[in-house]
Amino acid sequence: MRTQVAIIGGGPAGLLLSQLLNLAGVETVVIERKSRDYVLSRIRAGVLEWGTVELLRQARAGDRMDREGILHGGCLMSDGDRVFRIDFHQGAGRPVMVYGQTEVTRDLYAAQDALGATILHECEDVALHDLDGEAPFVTLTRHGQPLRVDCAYVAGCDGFHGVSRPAIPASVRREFEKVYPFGWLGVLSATPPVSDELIYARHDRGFALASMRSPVLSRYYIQVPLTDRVEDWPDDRFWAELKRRLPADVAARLVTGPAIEKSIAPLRSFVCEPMRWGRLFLCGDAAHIVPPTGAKGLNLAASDVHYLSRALIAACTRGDLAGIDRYSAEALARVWKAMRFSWQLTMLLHRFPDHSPYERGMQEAELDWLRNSPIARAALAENYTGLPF
Ligand code: RFL
Ligand code: PHB
Repeated sequence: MRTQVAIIGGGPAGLLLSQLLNLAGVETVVIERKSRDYVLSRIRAGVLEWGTVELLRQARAGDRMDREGILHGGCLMSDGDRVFRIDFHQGAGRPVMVYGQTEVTRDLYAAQDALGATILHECEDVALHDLDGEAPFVTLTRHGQPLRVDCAYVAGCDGFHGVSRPAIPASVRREFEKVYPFGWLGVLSATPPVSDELIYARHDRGFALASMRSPVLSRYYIQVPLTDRVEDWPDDRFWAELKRRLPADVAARLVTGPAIEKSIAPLRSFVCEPMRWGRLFLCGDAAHIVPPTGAKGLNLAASDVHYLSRALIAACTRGDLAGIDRYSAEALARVWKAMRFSWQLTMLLHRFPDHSPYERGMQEAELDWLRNSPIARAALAENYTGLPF
């Protein structure tokens, strides 16, 4: 099989890249390890920056998002019972869109199907070859049969545990990592959200977040120790702990119900440099991981796709290589700024087991500054709604 761009990974990054390339007349083959149903069963991000919203529209995958997504002009922050609001319009002149990653992925599959795109699911033993030469290729096994895909470029969109990043030689690769000493326990429930806007809650017992997917579907998170297992958290215990961490008046109106999904994700910050080696380009979680506190993971995947799609379209249709030479530096400049924001918000809002009263004092001072300073709130709004691509 031959194509122009082989895309490893059919998550949001791989599908969006494939869609934008196909619309510009560039041929792709998406190579995904799991089944379509499996990919669509993942419950992950919920907040889209405005740049991501516009990119999905540009990819002709934004119609349902525009109908069903919920525009949010602000979010709430609490510290115990003290609550204040970050106004996104006032601070940054734009809102965010609450629309789940699962739905984004579903819409991208539908858009790819409409274009007749090639997406190979259930691919095993995926391996990348001759990435530093003129004629790279990908080998894999599918339904017991070996397959070879020859291409001009390879896009590594295969997430943190994929095969693309390790294909960059260790002598070239630099990795930067911070692992946080806790995880987030997330629950999806068929209950009305407790608040019209997301609530980011700092509390002495640990962080909590009240989010949503629709007027009848809520998503809640609480900070838990890394040693905890999902089985340690039956629904009753989860709801009781969430209520303790939210402001009392909010907790009093929280509607609880059975968890439809419950999972624990560890928190980490990770960056790999460079994001390009030869004819391989890393994109999304394959190159970087942020803690979910700033809601940046999916949005960073989208901004990488923006830069990479432009670069590959110029290379494949006009022979213009300037964009692919610029890609790594251009994407990383934005990645590090989103890293910084996600780290800052994580440090501000969580209970760290090794924090002394001094560090708790620093958190309280920063929250008090945010509460009282329109400039501080505007800076948060600018980052939360997304720095320009
Ligand atoms: P994905 O979504 O991980 O997709 C990668 C795809 O590659 C496939 N794959 C392979 N395919 C072929 N060969 C191989 N060897 C392969 N290895 C892997 C995988 O099956 C998968 O389909 O990466 P992508 O596309 O870069 O998208 C990034 C986002 O998914 C990610 O940044 C966010 O979901 C991060 N994230 C969250 N972000 C938020 O903004 N808010 C959240 O609440 C939030 N929750 C989460 C998250 C990530 C999680 N992970 C990765 C464990 C919760 C979880 C549990
Ligand atoms: C979510 O709804 O899953 C969500 C929202 C905001 C975050 C993280 C996760 O910061």
